Amino acid sequence: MDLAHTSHDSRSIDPAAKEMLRIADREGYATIWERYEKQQPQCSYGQLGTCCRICSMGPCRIDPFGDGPSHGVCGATADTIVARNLARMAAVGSSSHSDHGRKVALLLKAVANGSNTDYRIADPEKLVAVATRLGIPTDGREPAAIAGDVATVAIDCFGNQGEEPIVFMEKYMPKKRFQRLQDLEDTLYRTMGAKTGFLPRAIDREAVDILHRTHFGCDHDPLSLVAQSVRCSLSDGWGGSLIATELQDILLGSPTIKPVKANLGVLEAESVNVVVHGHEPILSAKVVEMAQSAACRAAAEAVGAKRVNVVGLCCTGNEVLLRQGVGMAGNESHSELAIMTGAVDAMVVDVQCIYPALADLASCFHTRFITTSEQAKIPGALHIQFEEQEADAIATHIIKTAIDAFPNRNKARVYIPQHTSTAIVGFTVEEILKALGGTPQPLIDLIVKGTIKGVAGIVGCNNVKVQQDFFHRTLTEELIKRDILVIGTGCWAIAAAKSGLMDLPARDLAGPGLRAVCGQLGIPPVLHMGSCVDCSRMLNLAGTLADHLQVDISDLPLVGSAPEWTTEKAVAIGTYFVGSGIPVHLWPLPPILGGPEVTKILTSDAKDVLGGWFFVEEDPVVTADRMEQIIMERRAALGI
Ligand code: SF4
Ligand code: MSK
Repeated sequence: MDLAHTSHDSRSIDPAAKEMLRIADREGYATIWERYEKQQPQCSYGQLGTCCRICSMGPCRIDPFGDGPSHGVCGATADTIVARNLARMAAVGSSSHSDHGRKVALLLKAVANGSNTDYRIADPEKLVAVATRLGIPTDGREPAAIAGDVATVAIDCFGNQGEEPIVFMEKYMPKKRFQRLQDLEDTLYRTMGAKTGFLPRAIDREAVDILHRTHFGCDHDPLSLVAQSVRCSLSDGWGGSLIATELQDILLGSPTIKPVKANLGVLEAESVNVVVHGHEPILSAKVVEMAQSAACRAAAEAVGAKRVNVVGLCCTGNEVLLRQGVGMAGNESHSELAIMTGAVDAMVVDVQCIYPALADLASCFHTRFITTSEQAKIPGALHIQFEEQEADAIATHIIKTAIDAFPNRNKARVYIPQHTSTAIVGFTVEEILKALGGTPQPLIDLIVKGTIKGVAGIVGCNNVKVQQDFFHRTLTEELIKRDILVIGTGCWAIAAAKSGLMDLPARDLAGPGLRAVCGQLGIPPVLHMGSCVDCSRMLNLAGTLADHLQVDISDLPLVGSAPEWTTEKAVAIGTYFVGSGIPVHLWPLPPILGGPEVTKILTSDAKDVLGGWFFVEEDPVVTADRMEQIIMERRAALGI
């Protein structure tokens, strides 16, 4: 694959992006693509994972080809260095998702005890479902009392100091998977002679454990470091992310199946455009809600605008897309392009996946670039601190800031590429089961018959090393062609939505079995399950199928991919999929290849131990071949 992008067409397959990149070239706006070229050649040690700067005797680097030192100053090997770096990536990724979940749990507690009145229990049915799953009594109890107990259990998952596994995982993970992970603890104790667990004890503890064990002079054993990376990542998937998803549904409403529009064409030339970007819908859902208030509507009209048009980017965009039907401006690599339209009056960001370059770019336009979190401050931005207990007032203030910017818009510089696709979104586990008549049995029957061969979950970002959306789109098309149902989240989901793969006519691209199922159920062959934290919905679906069949997740014809991954959160997601028994494809290369033992553990040994493992592949068609092969092998093992 050509990494040195020389034209807009080699940078993205998205027609709207191509148009905007021509404008960028003409006007001289810097983009991720241009900065990437200036970074060439990138450091090979970093790409292989063999550089260490954990202590001040370093930085040390190991040349895996034997030219140069084979050990760091302290004696650390390439495998130790690679495993430590990987563990730290998993800890950061897990912490990002889980800290998001913590905020939602604390908000639910505040709503339950009445100290926050700007939010409410929007989905009492989901509240009862979550409480029942956790073993919390619900009969004859007020929603606030139930919510208080749910919040307490969730908060305890973060800070529990005992050795027992976190409650959310115990109650949500399918029984056979839970048992397997428990048994592994004994097996590893016997083989390694050291205590190594896979079941997380507390969400915060597992990340702190990694920070401790990767401190100078602690854990140097690649297997032990990888095992803790799996445990920490599982605390994200079956802990922090799961808590975020479940409790957001309670507080903001569970998503329902609905059509939406996706791509930069959702911006409106005559309206005040507010782009919400980041991950936490506690803010973005409020911005959407307050934009519809009479006061904001009147203020917009007073400056000559048609209305306030809130649109989304990245995962907070996915959250408001699923719940409130908000238009989706694009995925990660679209964030700069949105500002370049000249039609964005405010870009409001919370946390994660926000380029600091956006502040400089916004300053070339009238666009107010607004940061809202003390955890994501960006020089050059206007900071309006978001506080949950004053959510209505702060969201209104943010919208008024956008409205005030609207008259400064230079209409001559506005260019909105007229591209949008329709996407049917909102396929939560609950909505999928509802479509199937309330039970997973029809889906299982279709898989047993081979009408659908299996299910592929695709996640992750855009990455400048891959032509934007190319891998997402090609891999997805290849899989549905082979009668493999594709589900997914994050920036992949946005790529699929923009590509039209989530619209009903996309069923014509599917194989005969999947096409027929889509026709019968009135669904697309590619299902949007939400934001990055909503990868927990995919785990939950896998767990539902496994428990229904009384098998382990690793027995099911399921496979995962993160084909344009960028962030440490993607490392955590991939690792908790593997820890849950699902094989995961990755591209671009993860920074582990400089450690042969770590590479072997993750790509081979994990298969026997966990039932899930990683593989890397650059070509989307070959990737689809391998994913199909894994699915067929699992089908054969099940005797179907
Ligand atoms: Fe070098 Fe060891 Fe220090 Fe890492 S911990 S920088 S390998 S001396
Ligand atoms: S937003 S983690 S770039 S998917 Fe969740 Fe997209 Fe990846 Fe961020």
